[in-house]
Amino acid sequence: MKNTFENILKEFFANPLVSSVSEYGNGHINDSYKIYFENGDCYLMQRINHKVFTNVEGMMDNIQKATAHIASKGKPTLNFLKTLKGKYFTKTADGTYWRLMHFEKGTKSYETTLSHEIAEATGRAIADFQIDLSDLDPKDFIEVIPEFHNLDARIVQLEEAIGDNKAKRLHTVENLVAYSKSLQHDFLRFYDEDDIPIRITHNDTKLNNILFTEDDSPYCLVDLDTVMPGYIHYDFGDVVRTMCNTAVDDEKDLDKVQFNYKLYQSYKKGYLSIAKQFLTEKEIKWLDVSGKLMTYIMAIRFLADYLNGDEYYKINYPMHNYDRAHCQFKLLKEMYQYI
Ligand code: GN1
Ligand code: MG
Repeated sequence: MKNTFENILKEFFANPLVSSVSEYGNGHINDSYKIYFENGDCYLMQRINHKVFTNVEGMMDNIQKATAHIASKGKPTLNFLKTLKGKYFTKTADGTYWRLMHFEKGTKSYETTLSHEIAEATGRAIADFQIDLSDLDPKDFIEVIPEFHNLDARIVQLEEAIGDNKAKRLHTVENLVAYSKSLQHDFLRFYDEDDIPIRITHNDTKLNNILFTEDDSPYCLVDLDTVMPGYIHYDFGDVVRTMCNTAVDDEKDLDKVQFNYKLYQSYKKGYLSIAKQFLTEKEIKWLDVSGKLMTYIMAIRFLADYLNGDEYYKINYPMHNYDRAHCQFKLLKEMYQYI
């Protein structure tokens, strides 16, 4: 394994001296590795899933625009290395894509939290990220994954998965399919609204994509693959989906999946303390719905992938997407009692 990594690193350094490589994180799409050099330097190397990110160059270009802009404001952000040929990624002979960034030492992230301080700080971190990019033109960013959070498109994807029933699993999830159909109109109303501004958003703000310093101040947002034009609700809502769930996203014991409304209030308070300077009234009006919207979108995406035979998300065991879908639908049910 060390050899393969050394060969890729030779695209970035004349003489890379690697001391250790270990798998890192639990992303559902890319593969990440933490690499130590003999001199103590530490990097994060990632194999980009190019079936999901079909335009790697365009994605890295978006990321570069965003990170350069944040850095120009004196704020911390991800720092990618260029190859010796001057690109932010490299493609190997076997057709895989790789990139390299500095590892943010002295930082940490959370899978779940019960802390109101962390919740408020997370709200401020999301608002800061959006404000920091608010003076860029969304037209200069490509849509990395077209219709990524477009509910209509996600519903069509689920309907196709149901129609195809490729993995012959439909009979195991009839209840989830019925529940998802009963709710879709609640959320489609959001897309019927006019005048909700398109901004530059992160689009994957699960709690563990927010780095904190050792003393729990927000440091920066990571996993910038899906930075592109979007609604602020996608970012606001994906935090709600992940942080205000009392369990992890593949929890099998659904009784453990509850919505932490008090934590939600702290998060919203932190977010609005900064975001109220730039949000429109209409954006604020839809904030409370956005947690449910993002949970609904993820629920039907996991369900569609389960029906398709696990083509998209990495799974650790055969029923993983089944558990993930159940978990999101349970969370959604809980959310309905509060927001
Ligand atoms: C995927 O790989 P990861 O975990 O950062 C997905 C997100 C989902 C998330 C669910 C490009 O992100 O949309 O919210 O899984 N990213 C893509 O945990 O599909
Ligand atoms: Mg991601």
